[in-house]
Amino acid sequence: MPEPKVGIIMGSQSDWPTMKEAAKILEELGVPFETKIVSAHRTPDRLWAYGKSAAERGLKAIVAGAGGAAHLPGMVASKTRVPVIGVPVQTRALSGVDSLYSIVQMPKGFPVATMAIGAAGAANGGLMAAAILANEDPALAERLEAWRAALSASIPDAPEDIEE
Ligand code: RP5
Repeated sequence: MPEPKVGIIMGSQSDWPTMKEAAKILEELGVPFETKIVSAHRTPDRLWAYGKSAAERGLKAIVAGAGGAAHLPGMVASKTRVPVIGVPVQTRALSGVDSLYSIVQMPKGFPVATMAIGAAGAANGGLMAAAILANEDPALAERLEAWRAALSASIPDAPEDIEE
């Protein structure tokens, strides 16, 4: 197994259906990744250790998803220089606006690249991580270009009536 280049982390098992979208993209693009549950509130020591070791373990990007009081992406960003991509997970109570606000408004000095709320944000998180790696990996850059071209080619020119 190749060493993981991207870490996909999430605050809870309940975030996995969302964060799986990031994993699917990285699988499609042939980017080695790892997945872990790392909760800012429930497993703070695990969070600390993960952030502290991320760079030396060779991670080039971290996609971090959490919902509600979503402190995971920001706390990991405070502990590592590895780029952190934040995914606000949709919540029942506040539809994920709580997660978005918890992730996006970082203080100067410790950025988190914040994606959209929910599954699209997680998929884009995977794509963003791949784009970061592609800067130094021409073969991956080619696969990413092909992926984007295939998506563009799949969009029809005009709408049609579809039976509901
Ligand atoms: C956050 O609380 C997690 O990221 C999750 O989105 C949310 C709810 O967690 P569970 O109660 O479902 O474990 O920390």
